[in-house]
Amino acid sequence: MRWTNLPALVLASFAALSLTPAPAFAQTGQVVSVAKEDFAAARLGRRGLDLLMEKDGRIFIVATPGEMAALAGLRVPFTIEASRFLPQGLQGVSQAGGINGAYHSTLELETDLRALERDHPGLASLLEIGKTLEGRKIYALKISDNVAADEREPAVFFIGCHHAREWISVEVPFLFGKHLLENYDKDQEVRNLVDASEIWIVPIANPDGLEYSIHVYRYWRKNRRANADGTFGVDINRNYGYAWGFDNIGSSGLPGSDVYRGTAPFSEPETAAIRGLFLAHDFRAMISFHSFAQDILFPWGYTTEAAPTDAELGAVAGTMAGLIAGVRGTAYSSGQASRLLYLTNGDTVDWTYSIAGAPSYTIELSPVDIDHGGFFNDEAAIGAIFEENLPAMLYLTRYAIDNPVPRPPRVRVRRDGIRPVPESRLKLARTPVLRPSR
Ligand code: 0X9
Ligand code: CA
Ligand code: ZN
Repeated sequence: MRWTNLPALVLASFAALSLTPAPAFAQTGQVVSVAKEDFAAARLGRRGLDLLMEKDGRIFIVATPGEMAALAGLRVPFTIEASRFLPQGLQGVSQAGGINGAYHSTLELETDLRALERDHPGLASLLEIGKTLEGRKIYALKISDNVAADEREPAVFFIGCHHAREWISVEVPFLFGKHLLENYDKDQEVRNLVDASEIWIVPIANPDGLEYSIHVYRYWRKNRRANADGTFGVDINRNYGYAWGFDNIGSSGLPGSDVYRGTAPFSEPETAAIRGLFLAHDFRAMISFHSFAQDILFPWGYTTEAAPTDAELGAVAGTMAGLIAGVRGTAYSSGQASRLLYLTNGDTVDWTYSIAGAPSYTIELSPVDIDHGGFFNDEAAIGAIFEENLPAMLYLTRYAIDNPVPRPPRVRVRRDGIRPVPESRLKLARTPVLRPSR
């Protein structure tokens, strides 16, 4: 397939500098900023906008022409930030690896995962855990000794690319799997970890979205669900079943919103696939990779109330931040997601924490802000970002092996081997379903 005309298409979607409405199919936007006071005064937090970050007293948003018109209608002054944001989108990605440079497309990842499985029989096994709306496979790489057997060992979970445009979040979990497999024979601690646990890696949770971000619109965030109102996409990091739809700040009920939660918990094939995998194993820790901000975030996201094991979550996050800083000094902040960043409901880590009681983290990878590239990491930085995160990932795996978590009440196993989520856990919950902490 040839995509020679696509860079121009991507440029065109970035360059919507006029306020002419985008074609209905496109739903493309660009970065604008609003003063923090104006944002608060107009109560913009409830509008399901695609918030990027806060810096120097301004809130940065990817806004569609329709959203810009709405801002104008509300008399909220905004600045189009395209001038400083545009060049970075296309910088640092070679044409050598195709339009996405050294980053993985879904097909490129499939090829590389298959190669890992082929080169490391007995240690690596590639499983299809689900299929997307456009028919792509969602893959999980299982790494363990006697990988073909279910040895009921403590399991650890690393996942990337819930959000299509966050390309670096594919590479870090993928490179972690590659590192474990390639160092099993050489590195005693790697061998110990792999022998004592099952490490599950899903580098691309959202393949349909990723392909759309590569080939059509670089800022695409959601999956590619065709919504009833003609818009596209559900934010799969708002579609999980714990405190789903808790309020309209942490997610949106409007299908066109970039934080649209979908029609029901686990309505999307991507979240349903992850749910199936997660419920079938004894997960004791997990990291969901995103970008950007250099943050290590832990539950709860849906409320600013502290989680039952808040002290442990914070201590482990602090240790991970220290390990990351130890590599070459890069500073990651750590804290409760709702406090350090913003409220979300239906996100991955609130759900995994509610089910397994396991330390669950969202890591927002480098860079720290959009002035350092935002979603558009230079491909030359992939290796360094992985290396910085590696000690934290090894540490969390060791931690999971050494620290059993309080188990929620056992749920009957269906014949397909997947434990259903008890109905009670799918309801909005103000109180955690966990047993008291250790
Ligand atoms: O909004 C999200 O889903 C995550 N940030 S991102 O910029 N990658 O989209 C953050 C999820 C963490 N949870 C909370 N902040 N509550
Ligand atoms: Ca094993
Ligand atoms: Zn994200």
